[in-house]
This record gives sequence, structure tokens and C-alpha cells, in this order.
Amino acid sequence: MSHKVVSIVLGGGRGTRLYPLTDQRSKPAVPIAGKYRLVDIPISNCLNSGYNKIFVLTQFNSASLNKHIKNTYNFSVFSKGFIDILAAEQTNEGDRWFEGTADAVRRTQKNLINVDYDYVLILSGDQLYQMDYAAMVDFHVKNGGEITIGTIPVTGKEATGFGILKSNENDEITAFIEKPSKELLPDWTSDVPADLNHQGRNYLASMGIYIFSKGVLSRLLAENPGLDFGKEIIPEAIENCKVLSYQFDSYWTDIGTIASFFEANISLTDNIPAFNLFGEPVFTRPRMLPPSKVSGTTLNNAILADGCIILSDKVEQSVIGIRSRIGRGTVIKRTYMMGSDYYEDLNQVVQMTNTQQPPPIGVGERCYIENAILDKNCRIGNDVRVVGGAHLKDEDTEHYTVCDGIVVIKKNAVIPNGTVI
Ligand code: ADQ
Ligand code: ADP
Repeated sequence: MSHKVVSIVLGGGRGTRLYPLTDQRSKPAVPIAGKYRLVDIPISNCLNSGYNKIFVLTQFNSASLNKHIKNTYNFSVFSKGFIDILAAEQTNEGDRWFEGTADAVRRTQKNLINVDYDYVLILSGDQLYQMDYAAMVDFHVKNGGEITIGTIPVTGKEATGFGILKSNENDEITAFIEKPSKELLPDWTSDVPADLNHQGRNYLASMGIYIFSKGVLSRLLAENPGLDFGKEIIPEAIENCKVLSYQFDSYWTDIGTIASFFEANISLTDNIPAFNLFGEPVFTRPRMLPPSKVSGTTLNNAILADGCIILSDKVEQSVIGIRSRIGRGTVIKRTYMMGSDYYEDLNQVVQMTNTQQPPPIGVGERCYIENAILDKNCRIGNDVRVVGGAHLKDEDTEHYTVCDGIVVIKKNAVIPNGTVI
């Protein structure tokens, strides 16, 4: 049964946890898996679920996000589908940033007036997973929910980072606490099947995925001035509404921090990755790039996007993004190289290769790069050594940042010949 659903993707607050990747672009526009943007994940899930009325809420109305959405998601004139970006804007009511997830929805809900829908699906913009939302909406309707929350069993170690809940035999949520402290955890375990119990996954976490029946959302946002769904709106709703838990049991991971973003990308190179890029389509911008060219390179568990020129010795457990150029003698391990936005002119590349003033875009010759993220368009010279790991302290410099042992080379950064990080 198909229901009328409008989707709202929460595209991010200030994105500080993903700094420096969010320094010059909005969070939904952060490149993932070599050729996609973060926002492609929830949007693809919506489209694969048959939902094509989508708003993306973001703090910055960045040119790259607009261009990406405009050039990727074109609906035919016969379709009622749309993907609209709503950025925090100055209005007569104020010029504040969105101050939380509920604040973002409250301040943009006037845009829903002209949309024909019965249910609102609210999604996070920084998670990697594949989910059929239509099955969740069917569950919501069949069980007469006013609100349904997507939930997943997690371990005690993870539980302090999530909203944790308890539900009864009818899947009604009876208690909810946002990010409980370690001391409170023993009170929040749930009965789970033996295999999950064995893995220690006996806490039921909110995935930050919500379905609201029409009217319930606007009523709650009018009555409760809270700024966040997790902190204020959901805990109060539990008291007054029928709130259901829809349990999800496939791969799902939060990618809101540098460490989780890095691991999610690198885990795509596993022999059988938990996130299947070869299954349901993940949509993104068709760029008409040439096929990649590889010469003299050993590739092990490497993901190679289109338009690359790879001459390196070795690429291992790494994701190499669009238009990447890697020089001879170089070794790249456990690294996410995002690639570049454009090709430099061949004459220029030859000249820059000779003078190294600056080095051409890409990674030069005889480099060793491990445990790193290389943002777009960075220029890494020859004989550069970048080795991330627990031995490095967090720091932020003009051209790179170290966060949880991962070295992030910033967008457009220049790393001269012989640099050691
Ligand atoms: P968090 O992920 O910590 O917890 P939050 O940081 O508020 O919640 O982010 C939720 C989503 O909204 C993210 O995609 C984020 O980028 C986006 N977002 C945050 N502030 C925003 C703003 N001002 N404007 C637009 N978008 C914004 C939430 C729930 C928990 C649940 C976890 C699951 O509160 O209960 O367990 O999600 O990840
Ligand atoms: P990001 O991926 O970091 O968000 P953008 O999408 O804003 O970056 O920028 C990518 C676009 O910018 C590319 O499509 C490319 O056409 C253009 N671009 C950026 N810098 C240059 C340049 N120096 N020469 C040509 N095109 C450029």
C-alpha cells in the first residue's frame, strides 16, 4: 500500500564534528565513497522507497550542494517529485542559525503547506545504511502510531551516544532517555534475542529516524518550545502520544565524526562490505568522466572511482575518488582520497611536475600515505610521508588537521616535497 509521505533530511548543524571537511562546504555536500555526497544516502533511500518529495535542511546554502542537487535529481515534468534545499535564512521572525533538529523543522515547516502528504518522515543526513522506509510507514499505519521511531540494538559502549528507549510487547515506546550517562545504563537494557545478547547489543537505540502522522508534528512543535527531537520533543511525546519502535536489523552507522566517517569509508573496501554499493542504486551526479587508467600498481581491496590516473606502486584498503592522480613509487594504505573537482591542463601539469611550484593536484612520486583523509584538490609533492595513528596528538594547522589519529589534509592544501607528518 502506498502512502503519501514527505521526507525531511536534517542536513546538519554547523558540522563542527566533521571539521575540516565542513570548513568550506555544507555537511550534506561532503564527498563519500569516492563519488557520492553524504546527502545521496538518505535521498537514495527515499527514492528507492518510492518517496520523491524531499526537503533537505542545512545551515549553509552552499553552491556545491545546490549544483549537486540540481544536476543529479531531475524529475520529469509529469512527476510531482522535488528535492528542495532549505537553508537557515533571515526572516521577519529572526536571523538565527537553526538551533537544533526540532528548531530546524519548526522554522521550515511552512514549506509543507503546499505539499500533499499524510506522513512526515524525518531523517538524519549523516548515517550510512540502506533501508526501505515504505516498510516502516506500513508498520506505522498498520499499528496506529502517531509517531514511529526507527530503532536498532546497540552495545553498552555505544549506548551513551544515542537516545535509548524501552518498548512493550506491542512495540509501544514506554520510556526514552537521550544519551544516558554510564551510571544510568544498567536501568536501560532491553530483552533481545539470544544472538544479539551474545554480542552485548541489549540496548535499543533511536536511529534518529522518525515518522509523524500529519498534524502530530505541527501540534508538538507548537506546544513544546524544545529545540531538539532527542532532548525535548520525543521524551515529552512518549507521555502523550502513541509512539512506536520499528526495529531495524541491518547495517547502520553514524558518520557524524571524522573517526566514524573514516571507518565507514574504509570498511567499503572489506571483502564483503556491510554497506552494499552493488545492490540498490545509490544515486549521484553523472559526470561523464573517462575510465580510470592504472599502470604498474598493486591494488588490494581498493575502490577506484572514475577518471583517475594511477601510477603508484600500491593502493591498499583505500578509497580513491574521482579524477585522482597518484605518482610513481607511491604507496597508499587505509586512506580515503576524495579526488579532485577538475583536471589541470596537461602542459601545466608537466611544468608543475618539474618545478613543484606548486606540485600538481594529486599525490606525487615516492610518497607513503597511511591512515589519512585527503580532501579534494590537494597538492601533495614528492617524497611526502603522512602516517596517521594513535601516536599523533590532535592538532589543527593551516594545511592539515589530526583528529583521533587520522590525518586530514584540507581541501586545496599544498604539502611540499619531503614533508613528514
Ligand atoms: P544526534 O545525532 O546526536 O542524535 P543531532 O546532532 O541533533 O543528534 O543530529 C541529528 C541529525 O540532524 C544529524 O544529521 C545532524 O547533522 C542534523 N542536525 C543537527 N542539528 C541541525 C540543525 N541545527 N539544522 C539542521 N540539521 C541539523 C540523534 C537523536 C538520538 C539518536 C541519534 C541517532 O537525538 O536520539 O539516537 O540521532 O544517530
Ligand atoms: P566540494 O566538492 O569541495 O564541495 P564544489 O562542488 O564546490 O567542491 O566544487 C566543485 C566544482 O568546482 C567542480 O565542478 C569544478 O567544476 C569547479 N572548480 C573548482 N575549482 C576549479 C578550478 N580551479 N578550475 C576549474 N573548475 C573548478
